[in-house]
Amino acid sequence: MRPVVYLLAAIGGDGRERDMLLGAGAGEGPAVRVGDEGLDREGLWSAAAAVAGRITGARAVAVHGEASLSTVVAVVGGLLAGVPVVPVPADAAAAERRHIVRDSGAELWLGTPQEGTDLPAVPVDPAERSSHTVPEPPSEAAALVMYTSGTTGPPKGAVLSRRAVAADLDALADAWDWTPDDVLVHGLPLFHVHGLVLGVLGALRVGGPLVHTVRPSPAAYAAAAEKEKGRLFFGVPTVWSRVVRDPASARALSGARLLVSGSAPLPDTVADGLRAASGHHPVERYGMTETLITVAARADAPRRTGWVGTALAGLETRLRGEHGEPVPSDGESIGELQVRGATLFDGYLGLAGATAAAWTDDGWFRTGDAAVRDTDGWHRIAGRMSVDMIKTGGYRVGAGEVEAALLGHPAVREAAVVGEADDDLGQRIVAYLVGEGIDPGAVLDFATARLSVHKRPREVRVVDALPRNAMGKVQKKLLGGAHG
Ligand code: MCA
Ligand code: AMP
Repeated sequence: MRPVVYLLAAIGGDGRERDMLLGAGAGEGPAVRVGDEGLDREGLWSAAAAVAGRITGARAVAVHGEASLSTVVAVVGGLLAGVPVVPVPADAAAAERRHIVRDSGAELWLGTPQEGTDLPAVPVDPAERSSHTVPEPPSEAAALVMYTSGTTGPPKGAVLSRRAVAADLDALADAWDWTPDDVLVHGLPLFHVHGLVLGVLGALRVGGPLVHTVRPSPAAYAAAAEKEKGRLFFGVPTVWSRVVRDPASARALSGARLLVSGSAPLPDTVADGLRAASGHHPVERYGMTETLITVAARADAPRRTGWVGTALAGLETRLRGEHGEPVPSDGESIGELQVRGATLFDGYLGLAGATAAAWTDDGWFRTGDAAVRDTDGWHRIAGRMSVDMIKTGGYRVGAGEVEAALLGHPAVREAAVVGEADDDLGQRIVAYLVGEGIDPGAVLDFATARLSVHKRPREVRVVDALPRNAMGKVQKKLLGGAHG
């Protein structure tokens, strides 16, 4: 394996640093392709330098997170300039966008202007060329502020340092033998950790090419396997489940080196189906926006269906019970997974209380995931500790945020949002509503104006009352098919 030496922390400055960002593959075909648009490393560098020249000194910049080459150029420009980048979901509703922009303190908008923000827009043109340079930012500086849902309240901004990003990418490169020879293929959103940090910055740091398919469809993955000689493929379980249902596309992936699944539980049936159809048993990895990827199956380890792997280099994990008591790593006992190490975020922007609550008194991050660990240090994720955290198609959605949007409708008196089991999405968002004369279609339209597409309920069920316990607390587990 070739050593991974290209330091994201060293972006910017003189030519040597530029080589560290651009990697050894400089000049050898496109570094990054998104759909039909591509740039080689020299082009990416100088287009991003033009962006850096316009934003240097800004407190933070918001980037419209559409799946385009401009988004990649904008993000790299922010990193070059040492300005924290705030990716804004491409499918966000105007109110959500406004919250992210205000909360993050972003001073400029990079990419196509959108409703819900009046920030000065900075043009981003992949065809532009500049040799602008800035001094290398310290490794403790923020690289990204990623907005993510909690069980209640509006999304919070997780501040990720350059050091955390670099540490995570190096640990993953080590686990997966990821080298500049690996053509990475995926079509995941460019406003979350999976698609942006692993899927874009990972390829840039390792020095290998990226082919982004815009949408993660089985046919697009198959085409990239055949035409682009894709070797490393990323997907959420919904993507792999769709690949299994498309045998011709699955077969086209047989020449790949490694398929990786993450962001949500991979059903055994999908792992088995993928092996039968493509010859590949995917490796799984587990993480969170706040911690980046902390646990992964190594490329050279025997596959274990249902297990997500071992702690990455630089990370430690432990299991704790409800009252903080140790839970044995016996392969059976379930406890809350807690992690510590180099890849963790710095905290939620401007939310000292929420940040403090996320850590134990002795310095471990509480993931909120229930897990099992065995004597070899392998982990199995048993589910979320809270029914209010939903994973749909790999997107994390806090029930409270959706409930708050629904409760804004005048006809809705009570709302309970749950994730119900779904073959395609893992969980499907369903809203139970109580009120007078509720028109489900009108309520959905109302929610549509306030929530990003993937947070909208797929279904609304109007009920006379919500099940409550003696204390008056809604019993979500009693709502049809809810689990978590
Ligand atoms: C979607 N649609 C909807 C709704 N949701 N319409 C009405 N109500 C809704 N609630 C629309 C879509 O816009 C789309 O329309 C059409 O319905 C099909 O949607 P869907 O079935 O969702 O398919 P999809 O749009 O193809 O989405 C499936 C997907 C997507 C591609 C798997 O869920 C996805 O990209 N997931 C990745 C999420 C992710 O990256 N998570 C990582 C978080 P139209 O066709 O017109 O557009 S980071 C993380 O978790 C950590 C760190 C980690 O471990 O990775
Ligand atoms: P997000 O912050 O959007 O990245 O979501 C993080 C959550 O995704 C974790 O807390 C887990 O609940 C879930 N998750 C990520 N990877 C996996 C995995 N491989 N298996 C099961 N759940 C996962």
